[in-house]
Amino acid sequence: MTSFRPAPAWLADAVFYQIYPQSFADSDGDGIGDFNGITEHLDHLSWLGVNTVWINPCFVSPFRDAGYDIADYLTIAPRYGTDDDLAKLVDEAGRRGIRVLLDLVAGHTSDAHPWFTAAAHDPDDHRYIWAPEGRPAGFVESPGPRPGSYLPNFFAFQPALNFGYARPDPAEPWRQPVDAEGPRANRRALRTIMDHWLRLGVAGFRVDMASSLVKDDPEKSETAGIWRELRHWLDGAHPEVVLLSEWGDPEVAVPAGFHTDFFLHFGGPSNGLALRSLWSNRSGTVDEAWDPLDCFFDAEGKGSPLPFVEAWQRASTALGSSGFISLPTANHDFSRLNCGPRTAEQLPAAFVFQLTWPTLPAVYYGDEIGMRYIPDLPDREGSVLGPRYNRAGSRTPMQWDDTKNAGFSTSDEPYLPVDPSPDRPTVAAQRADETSLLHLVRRLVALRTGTPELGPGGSVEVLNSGYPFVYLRGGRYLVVVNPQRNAASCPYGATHATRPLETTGVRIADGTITASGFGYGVFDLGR
Ligand code: TEU
Repeated sequence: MTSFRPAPAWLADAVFYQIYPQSFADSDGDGIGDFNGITEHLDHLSWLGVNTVWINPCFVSPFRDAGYDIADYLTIAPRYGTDDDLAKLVDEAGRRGIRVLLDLVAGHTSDAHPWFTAAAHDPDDHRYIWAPEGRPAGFVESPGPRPGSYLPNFFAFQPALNFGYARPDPAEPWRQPVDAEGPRANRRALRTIMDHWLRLGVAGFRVDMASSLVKDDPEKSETAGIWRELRHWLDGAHPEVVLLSEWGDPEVAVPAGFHTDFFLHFGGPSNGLALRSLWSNRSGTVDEAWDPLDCFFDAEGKGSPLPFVEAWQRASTALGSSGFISLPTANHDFSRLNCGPRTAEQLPAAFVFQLTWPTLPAVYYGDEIGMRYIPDLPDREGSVLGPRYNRAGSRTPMQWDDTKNAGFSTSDEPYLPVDPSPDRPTVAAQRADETSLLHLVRRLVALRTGTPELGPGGSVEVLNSGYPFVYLRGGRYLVVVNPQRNAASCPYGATHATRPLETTGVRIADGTITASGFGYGVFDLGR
């Protein structure tokens, strides 16, 4: 396999921060967040210490899937501002040492994209996957004069771009080879789109459904071939930028050319259990079919960190130093940290874990103040996928302060309702309180970025894989996490002096580590 240029040096120290632009900060009072709103809050992100922001799709779209249905890849959606506003955001962020990644929706467009309109009129157009007649399983009837049906990628209004099939079949003419004309045009288009935004100064892309490109590709080898080609091009043309995949299987995504992959909530050999065994589910309800394992971040202490540790170990060993695993607190598709059976009291331990584990951490906006997942919201821009899968609850407006709409917007109709509870957390209140979650996250981010042993390259040795979860980073930093309500203890043989760097409720004495309920600690054992 041809090798890639090593990841740019800045990536190993990245602490990602995800901004769902609809909900972050509305500068013009229309109820929807925008670029200038983000720019106005860059000082806050800089204070927090995060250094790489990724923004969900912000391009022209009918917004039936929150912008993941793109109608023009090269034009900013007017609701967010202009090219100049984005350039200003990137520039102002850069001055503060913050890089900006955009979202590349590579596998599908909106059915309102002119490419699709053209395809729906022309039987010789192969940008999309069309069956000339009838409706094979999973296909959607043609909306235009062109007969037959097309293959969607997610919602029916998101037709899959044609990158070909790993196993072409002339008897089923829509199963084209990956080097047919349509797939070649789409590969060129990806390069054009990336190049366009990279010229504006963005530092790379989070790539949506990165594994979805080539169809019927069980080993993902053909899909990987496309990304490898793009990575080689980037290595030469834009060596300082990174690709962060929504693939959910770093062992496959990194050799395919991604610098890092979200160790996410789906995909991979365990159907996402690896991470969900720690803290995530889809809707804030415990769905036995989806989450058959008890979560380690369960206040009643029924779970175990082992499924995560083992899956992480496998992926990490496979990767070596070829790329990174990225661990998000949550995202716009899944429940927030503060959700359902979990309680706010567990959040400090959760952040201690995330920010000291050997990964590239990604903080989902608002998780750093413990914003709640709000159940049962009505659909907004395709957020409700089923009775037990409502993404709106994780997409509510950022809570800045105690003014109208928590400081998100002056509009009477914010994008989604603001958390209605009277004691909702806000940035202003937590900045004023040094004992707050926000201050803890800030100190942990600083500790993390200032301590190479805590980064993705430092070693990890698990000393106790239960409650409390105990591990040693770089042979020097001892981490203790007890996300359950009850106290827990475990034997601890070493006799080093331990200097606490960050701790609540952890005692190390007489050969035992004792952690109070929801206790946590990071200790320096010295050299
Ligand atoms: O999501 C892809 C995706 O498949 C999951 O996040 C999905 O929600 C999960 O697997 C549950 O089955 C991406 C975006 O993150 C999402 O917001 C978009 O709706 C989707 O792609 C389509 O672009």
